[in-house]
Amino acid sequence: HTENLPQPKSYGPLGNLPGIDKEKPVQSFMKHARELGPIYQLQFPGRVSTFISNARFAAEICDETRFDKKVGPALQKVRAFGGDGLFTSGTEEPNWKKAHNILLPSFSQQAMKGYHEKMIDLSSQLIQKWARLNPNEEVDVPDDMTRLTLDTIGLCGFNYRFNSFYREDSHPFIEKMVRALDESMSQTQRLGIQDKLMVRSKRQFKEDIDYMFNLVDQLIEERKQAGDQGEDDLLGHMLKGKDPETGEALDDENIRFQIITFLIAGHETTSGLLSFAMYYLLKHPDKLQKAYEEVDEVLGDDTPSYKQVKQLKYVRMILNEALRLWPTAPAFSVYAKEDTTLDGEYEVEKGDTFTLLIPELHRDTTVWGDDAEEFNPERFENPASIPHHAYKPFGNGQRACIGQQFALHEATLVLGMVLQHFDLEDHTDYELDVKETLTFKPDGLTMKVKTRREFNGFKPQDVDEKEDTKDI
Ligand code: FDE
Repeated sequence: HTENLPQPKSYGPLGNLPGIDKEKPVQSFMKHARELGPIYQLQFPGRVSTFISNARFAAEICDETRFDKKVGPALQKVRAFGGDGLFTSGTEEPNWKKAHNILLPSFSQQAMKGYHEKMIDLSSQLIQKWARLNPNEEVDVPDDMTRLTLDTIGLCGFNYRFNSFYREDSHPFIEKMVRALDESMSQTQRLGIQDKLMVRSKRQFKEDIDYMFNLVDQLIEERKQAGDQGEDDLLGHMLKGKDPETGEALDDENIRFQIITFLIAGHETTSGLLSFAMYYLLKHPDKLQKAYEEVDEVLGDDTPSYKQVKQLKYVRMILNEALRLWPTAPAFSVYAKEDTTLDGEYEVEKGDTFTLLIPELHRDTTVWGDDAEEFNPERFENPASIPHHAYKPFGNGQRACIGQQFALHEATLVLGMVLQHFDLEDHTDYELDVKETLTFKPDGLTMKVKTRREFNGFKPQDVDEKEDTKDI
């Protein structure tokens, strides 16, 4: 029974809290998994968490007939600003299904063609910035990737330019969003009484949320005023769209929550992905060389077209492999809808909750082999060879990431353009240090870049394949 699961040494009323690194909780969970095995429990003040780390049990909890997404303690806190947006709502809440139905077409492969040029616009800003650096200047990789992915979701999402490449510091919205996310993570680690004493952080939390709501509400209002709800972006789709099941549209408050959700979900995850991919390329010159060869063959001197991005197969494999070793959204939770078992081995009661530690699942040697710790993009050569339920960087089933195609198209395009234009140098001999917020990123990763092909600037007319990409 799941009551008798392995558990590390615990400390009275604090339970296992003292054994968790506050700055790197998920990496602490990963460490415990290596000591305690594929299923174990942690005791926190007021709650228990059960962690799953192998493919056999992952397959069980990914069975949607028996398990459904749990909006756990951390996501509950994020609800203060994510509301009943897609990420933070329960599957049974009416707005989840409604928004899911309305938004699916906006994230389809077809829809990516509409975002492609906007993505090129912002990647060009990145390339331009790097091309103009002096030889001794270094690039702060996660920093510039976050600029890029934030600006991309802003422009494709609601035609707003954060213009992050034109600022020294991040946009005020980001500063506030990051602080609010940080506060909601900290709240889950404080004891009730501790938390009540944090008057100042609470006030700050409220101010930050008010700022976010104001900015987003204003955007919605302006779009309605302008009357051009036909704008081909997510906001346009949300204002126009009707749920085919109920015929209903989303209300303004829910649209606000969705926009905030896309900003949270869409920028740090994708920027972390790009940063880890660059980290691994810096450390694997042979894979880097192979990527250069593909990019030179597929892109040459062209501004990438939609079709060419699809042809960057090896670049895509690099991204898949980076997401295997460091899935930037590292965990998700489910609860049992009925009494059941885990593969007949553990009895599960209705309501029991499980958290899947994705990085550990992705290192399960029984499915990935003894070289599971190695960076080897060739694993993804044949997608059919990837075992079912052993690879979950985008979550599971109907609650999986709606932004998957968006994130992968964007990341492939950006990494492709970076490799097209630059030699990368690991000038500090960087040692991996994974920082945790809601997501993972390689902390303090810098590199130097040297131009290998002149950048000809952003020329939208280069993206001239609209006609023949129609029927892909
Ligand atoms: C979602 C998601 C997920 C699941 C979670 C849970 O279950 O809890 C995951 C794992 C993810 N996602 C991941 C990721 C990664 C990357 C790179 C990304 N992601 C990206 C992105 C972008 C965008 C825009 C997004 N993303 C979004 C999103 C959303 C909205 C969601 C929710 C869905 C539902 O319906 O639930 C997600 N995403 Fe992601």
